[in-house]
Amino acid sequence: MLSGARLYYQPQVSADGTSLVGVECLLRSVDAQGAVSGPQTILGTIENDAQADAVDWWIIRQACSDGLRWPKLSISINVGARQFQAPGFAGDLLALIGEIGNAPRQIELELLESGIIENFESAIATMDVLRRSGISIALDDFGTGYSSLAYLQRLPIDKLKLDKSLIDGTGELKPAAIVQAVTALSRALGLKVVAEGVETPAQQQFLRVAGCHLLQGYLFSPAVPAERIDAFVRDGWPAGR
Ligand code: G
Ligand code: MN
Repeated sequence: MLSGARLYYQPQVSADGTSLVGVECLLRSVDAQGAVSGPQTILGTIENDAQADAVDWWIIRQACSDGLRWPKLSISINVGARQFQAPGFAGDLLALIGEIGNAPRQIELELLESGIIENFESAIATMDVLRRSGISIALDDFGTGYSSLAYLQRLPIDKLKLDKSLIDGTGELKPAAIVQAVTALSRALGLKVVAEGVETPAQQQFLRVAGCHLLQGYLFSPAVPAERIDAFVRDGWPAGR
C-alpha cells in the first residue's frame, strides 16, 4: 500500500520572499520509472479504515522524522477529520512527537473547517490539548466552504490559510477586498495569515501589502523532495533554488 509513497515538502516563505520559514508536507507517489504523481495514487488504493490509519500515521511519522533535519522550520501536516476526531488522537500524536524528538513548537496541523464542524465540541477540546502542548493549528483552505467569521473568533487556532481560489482573484476588486479584509481581521484577532497558491509577483506584492505573514505557491517553489529542503537549509534561501 505504501510502496512508492513519498513525502514532498512545499516551502512557506516570508511575505518578502527572503526567508524560508516552514514547509507543508504533501503526499506523493513515485513509480519505478521515477514519475511523480499526486496523493490519489496512494489514497485510491485504500480499502478500509485500518489502511487509512496506517497511511495517516506514516505521513505524520515521516514528516516529524524529516523535520528533525530542519529544526528551525515549522512542519505543517494536513490532518483529516477521521484521524483528528479519533479517540486518543492528541495523546497518540504527542507520544509520537516525544518518541521522535521534535519540539512540539515545530509541528503545525492543518485542519479543514469541514473536519471541525462535524463534531465541534470534541474537536475544540482536542485543539486545546494540542495547543497547550505547543503544537499549532492552522485552518486550511479558508475561503472555500462556509468560512464563517464566527469561527475565526471561536476556534482555538493560530493561523489561517487563505485558499488559492481567493488568491487567484486578487487582480479583481471584490476578491482583493475580501483578502484584505480577512487578513486585517485575522491579524486583529492575533492570527498568522498564510496565502497558498501564490503564482505571480503581482499576487505576492498585493498579499505583502495586505499584511499576509507567509506565502506558499509555485512562485517560490512546488512541493519538493526532502533533499531539496536540506539544500535550502544548507545553502540558504533562495540561493539554493
Ligand atoms: O489545500 P492544501 O494546502 O492541502 O493544498 C496544497 C495543494 O496545492 C498541493 O497539491 C500543491 O501541489 C498544490 N499547489 C501548491 N501551490 C500551488 C500553486 O501555486 N498553484 C497551483 N495551481 N497549485 C498549487
Ligand atoms: Mn494544506
